[in-house]
Amino acid sequence: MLKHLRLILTVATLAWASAGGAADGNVEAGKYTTTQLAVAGAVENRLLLTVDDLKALPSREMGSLPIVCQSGATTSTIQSLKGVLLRDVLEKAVLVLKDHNDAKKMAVIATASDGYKVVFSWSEIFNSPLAEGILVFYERDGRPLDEAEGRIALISAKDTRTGPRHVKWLSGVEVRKIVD
Ligand SMILES: Nc1nc2c(c(=O)[nH]1)N[C@H]1C(S)=C(S)[C@@H](COP(=O)(O)O)O[C@H]1N2
Ligand SMILES: [Mo]
Repeated sequence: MLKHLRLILTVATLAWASAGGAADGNVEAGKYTTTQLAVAGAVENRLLLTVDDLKALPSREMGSLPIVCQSGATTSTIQSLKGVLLRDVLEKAVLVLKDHNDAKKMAVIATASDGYKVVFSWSEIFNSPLAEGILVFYERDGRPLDEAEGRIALISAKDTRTGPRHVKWLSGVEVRKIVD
């Protein structure tokens, strides 16, 4: 009986692996697609926002933007973008700030469904020239984001190199006080 179970499990595992279930670097279309953005951590209101929810917030548009990798290579170019400022999303969630100086100790972690993560500081999002370029976006070149990065993504358009904080398949934003 146990032998049979083992055999069945082995066969099932092999079938799963050959069907592409294993992490073989082969990105199937739509595998990472995100349709909701979770806002959590040190916030008064946890949020789960759909594209329609994001569209209900004040929208921002941006023009042509080259995506430049950390290495310096330009990997692609975005013609136009539409979305909402990360600041406006966080203002809807309301950060938990108990002490006057808490804001300066906050980090905001943006996570994608493939495990990619980037970090922002409160100061960048709320008190710097970068702020106006930190966009949660849902439209590119006049269309909804496709499975290569959508349906929800994020970019920090005013970064020196725009690739690293171009978060495809954005799934979560977490606010965390990282120092006492
Ligand atoms: N979710 C997710 N986003 C990501 C990455 C990733 O691996 N996963 N790679 C980043 C890197 S290193 C770069 S250079 C840009 C490339 O963006 P592009 O494919 O639109 O040119 O995406 C960034 N965003
Ligand atoms: Mo990159």
